Amino acid sequence: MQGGQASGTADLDQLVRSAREQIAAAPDEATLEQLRIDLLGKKGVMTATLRGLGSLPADQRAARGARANDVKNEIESMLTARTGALADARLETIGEREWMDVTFVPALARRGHLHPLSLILRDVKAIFSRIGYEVALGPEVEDDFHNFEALNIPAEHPARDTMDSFYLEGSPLLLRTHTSPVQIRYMQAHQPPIRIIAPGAVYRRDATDPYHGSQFHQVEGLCIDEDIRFSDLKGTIEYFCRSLFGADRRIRITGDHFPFTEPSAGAAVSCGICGGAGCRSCKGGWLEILGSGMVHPQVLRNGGIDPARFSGFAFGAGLERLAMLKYKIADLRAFLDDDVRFLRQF
Ligand code: 2NL
Repeated sequence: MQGGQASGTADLDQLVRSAREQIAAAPDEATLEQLRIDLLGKKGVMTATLRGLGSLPADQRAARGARANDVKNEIESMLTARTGALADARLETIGEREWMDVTFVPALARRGHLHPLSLILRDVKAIFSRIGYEVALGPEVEDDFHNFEALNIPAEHPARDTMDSFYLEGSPLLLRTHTSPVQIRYMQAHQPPIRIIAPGAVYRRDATDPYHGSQFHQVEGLCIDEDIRFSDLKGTIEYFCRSLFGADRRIRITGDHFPFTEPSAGAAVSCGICGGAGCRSCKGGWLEILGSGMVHPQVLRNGGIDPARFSGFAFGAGLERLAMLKYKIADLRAFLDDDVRFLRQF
């Protein structure tokens, strides 16, 4: 731009010429805006020129002042005109650069969904959370004490054999064979009242055949407090089974045996297909759902809980089995195959 002494007529003419060239050459609106600042802004050439008028002799001031104002107005209108022209050009070509086909129909995104085991577990969690149970989790690699010893499973028990459980190489640790060790750990860390469910993957070596993988899923539950009785177990199982399978189901409790509960009981619900009369998909009208019982006093003691003061019940169910019964899945192998045609049905 011109120097500070631009108040002479010649300098002003030169300023207009130079501004006209630069404005005409400005390729875009941002460059024009910078020119406007350089020419007309507070620190711009025009402002300096107008300020310089004060030092002129009084008889020249009016004429030069008028001329400077004309120049300022001329530059302003050149800037405005060029800005308008650039904006018009931009809008004229915007259709080339920024268009969309509002009739375009994109392929719908393929949405995933929860696996049947996750669906069942979500139901089980919701059912138990309504009666005050929390979810407890624990390690899948366990030690002998938490997986066996604390649960009254003696050294000579077949479950402890290397044929039946997966032991880590060169280590006494093993993959848990049930989620009971989660509950042992929970008892060791908390005094009653205890109301938890422990869902998760478990591992067994013995059952592996084309129908059974070496991993499956369990949910166990534990309730310990003062004065917990067998009738509490019965009521909880009835509430759980009717919530999961339907309020019209009948519940059958029969005797069973587990080393960690005394007495032990099995629970079955009436078959939803035949209504209890007996059919192809049930055993004489009943579907076996879970094993359960009053927690053995020695197991309470092993968890650091005084059996003279507290009592409780526990139960365990296979998640695959619950999913098969609820969704009428005929073959356990469907869980092992990962066939999307199976999975897409849920
Ligand atoms: C079944 C039977 C059962 C338990 C699991 C349990 C856990 C503790 C103490 C006592 Cl820490 N009991 N769990 C009790 C009875 C049966 O599972 O058939 N599961 C698939």
